[in-house]
Amino acid sequence: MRIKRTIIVAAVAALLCAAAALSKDKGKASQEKGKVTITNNKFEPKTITVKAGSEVTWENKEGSHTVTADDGSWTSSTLTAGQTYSHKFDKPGKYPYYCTFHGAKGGHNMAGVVNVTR
Ligand SMILES: [Cu+2]
Repeated sequence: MRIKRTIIVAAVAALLCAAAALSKDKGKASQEKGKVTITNNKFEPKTITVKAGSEVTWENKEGSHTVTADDGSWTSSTLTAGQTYSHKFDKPGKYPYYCTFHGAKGGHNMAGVVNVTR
């Protein structure tokens, strides 16, 4: 009886793993996660390309910075070392952004672009 139960538990666990792997692959096809690192005083990579529906996360390694859209439609608060900010991009397009402390609209100094494709 105990052995039978162990086999059932193992079988269920294997099924769950398979289901998780399948759904993971499915998610990959339609969206992805983008990652940008913030240092003094730049965004790396400066231009990141992701598919529509993807979330981009900025991770601040040092200093105080913001991630602010040129058109003002989204912005982080001031990020200190170790903090992150995420924004989801639903529509294809080019989304320029900058740091309000060290950059300016139009790609000046500390600035970057999120390129969202279909
Ligand atoms: Cu900055």
